[in-house]
Amino acid sequence: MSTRRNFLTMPNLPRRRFLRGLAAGGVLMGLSPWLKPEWAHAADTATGSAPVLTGTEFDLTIAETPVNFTGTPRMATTINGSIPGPVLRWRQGDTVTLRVTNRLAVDTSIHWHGILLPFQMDGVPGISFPGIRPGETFTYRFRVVQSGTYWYHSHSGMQEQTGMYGAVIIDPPGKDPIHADREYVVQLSDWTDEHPMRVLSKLKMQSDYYNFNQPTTAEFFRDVSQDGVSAALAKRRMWNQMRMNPTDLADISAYSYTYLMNGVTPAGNWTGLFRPGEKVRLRFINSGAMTFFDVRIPGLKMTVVQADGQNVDPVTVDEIRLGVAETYDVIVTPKDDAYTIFAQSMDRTGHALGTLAVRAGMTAAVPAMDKPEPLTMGDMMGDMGGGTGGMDHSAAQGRASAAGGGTPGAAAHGGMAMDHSQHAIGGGMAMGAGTVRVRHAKSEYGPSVDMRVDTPRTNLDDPGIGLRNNGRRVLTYAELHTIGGPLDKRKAEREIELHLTGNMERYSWSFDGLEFGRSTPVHFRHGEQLRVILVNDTMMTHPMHMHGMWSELESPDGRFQVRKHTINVQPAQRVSFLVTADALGRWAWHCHLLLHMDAGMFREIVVA
Ligand SMILES: [Cu+2]
Repeated sequence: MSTRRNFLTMPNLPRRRFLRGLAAGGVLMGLSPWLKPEWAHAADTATGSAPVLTGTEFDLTIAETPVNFTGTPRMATTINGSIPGPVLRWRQGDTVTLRVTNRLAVDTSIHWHGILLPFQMDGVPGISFPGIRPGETFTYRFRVVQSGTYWYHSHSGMQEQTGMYGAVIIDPPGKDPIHADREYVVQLSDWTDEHPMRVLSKLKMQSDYYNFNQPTTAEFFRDVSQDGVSAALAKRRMWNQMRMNPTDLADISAYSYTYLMNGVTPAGNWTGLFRPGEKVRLRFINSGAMTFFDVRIPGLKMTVVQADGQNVDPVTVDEIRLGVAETYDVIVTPKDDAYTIFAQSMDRTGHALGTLAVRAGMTAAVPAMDKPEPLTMGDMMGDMGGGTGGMDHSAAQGRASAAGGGTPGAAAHGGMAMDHSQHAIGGGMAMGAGTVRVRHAKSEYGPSVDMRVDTPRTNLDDPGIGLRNNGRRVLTYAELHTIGGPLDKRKAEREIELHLTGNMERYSWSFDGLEFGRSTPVHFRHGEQLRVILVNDTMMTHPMHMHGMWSELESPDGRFQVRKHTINVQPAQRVSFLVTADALGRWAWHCHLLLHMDAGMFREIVVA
């Protein structure tokens, strides 16, 4: 597939090192003071147990402090000297004041992710406010109108990637309807010793730089034995013609990343204690810059009770995929002495892990990582007549267009069923029963777009690549129902359709083929009820985050499903959600993969 890979000299790093990290985590130990480099005289960064700050007044200081996750000392961007930053515990109804002081040499900012507030408090430089200059203190003040598990992070440069994130827990007024005997924040993230800008420039030069899951000759011969020579050749030719790579599951892998749980490497083994029989609430937060985590606790069922801070009808599962920026609260009832919390990266190159145990120092068996699963034609083409899952490699002819490549029809050898009505759409939406046709904006026909999907799939019951048919009960969006239904019972007055687009060769990302710098703001009329339709014309899953307002996801037949701040849109998928445009001002709307946002998948919304 990607022949460019062969021209590179593969760095020969000891794999165990980058998979496990240092046991000591972020603490620089054993260095005599005079052996420490100049920058390391500052206090070391604390990891593993972020301090919990409560009340209504908070002082947060942003600074560079030293860490060592891999054996190589590095500087991190921290909040009050810890990774993650302090857990901020608020109460719904309170007005909170947060004084954020910048001790960096560059501008900084804090964005309160998923929190409804006046736009001037939202913390996005260039949109909400100018940013916080070096030496300056910015005071955020707003009334807390919601409850649940959220998080906060820098919206400046690459600071989020270098450690600047923390959890927000908001207690409801009165008694929390979710009962638990104890609770832990489990904040997942990805750390790289490389400078994030260097990572980005490598991806610009070669978008699969960190992808070591390339299809092998052995896989080709396996295809031959399963499907015959001509089909195997056709499959390979098809991917080549589309200039795509079926293993493009993550832009950055464990080759560069060390995955952290509460700021602790796998070797450091973050541990949460319990007494057998207790109900333990785990507040999972994906604060990774670029990593989707698939989380499970072998031996324990997880009952999902909250998604993105909003209570949902409980659903009991074995495994949850957390898109970047999503949060899920689960209840577990551990009985044995120890359990592993296992969070493997979607591309299966590494994992974060920790332990639930009755005593500190215990461990439980760590499962083997799953094999990476290649993307299917369904992931590329969308709806292929089969309805769900896109596991069908056939029937692709004429149903997707790949700019610059031939039609993928060489692989077609199966049914072309166009008419399937299991996802009949009602309610006057611009969709007939059966296949959803899309309209590509004119701006999608340009060098910023290397792929367009004509018949996206709309089903929400697909757990996504790597989680299909793995024998475990995996949560899907189809199972999430926010308690109490939608906030606004009105029907949508207007529809806005935007496509998630990209060009992998250039590592550019955009809405409708327009990177942020070439785009103009999207206008919402104040008070209107909107239907937003996103169609993913790329081969990657994008966790889409609209600031300031809720995104109320709809089922394929247009019924309210779940209220979220971040919605994963899978490859070749079409999702729709309702937005009540009740928040005046200027808001950011972007993919939460940090480098996708930086490379252009970002729009401004103006509510006026
Ligand atoms: Cu993205």
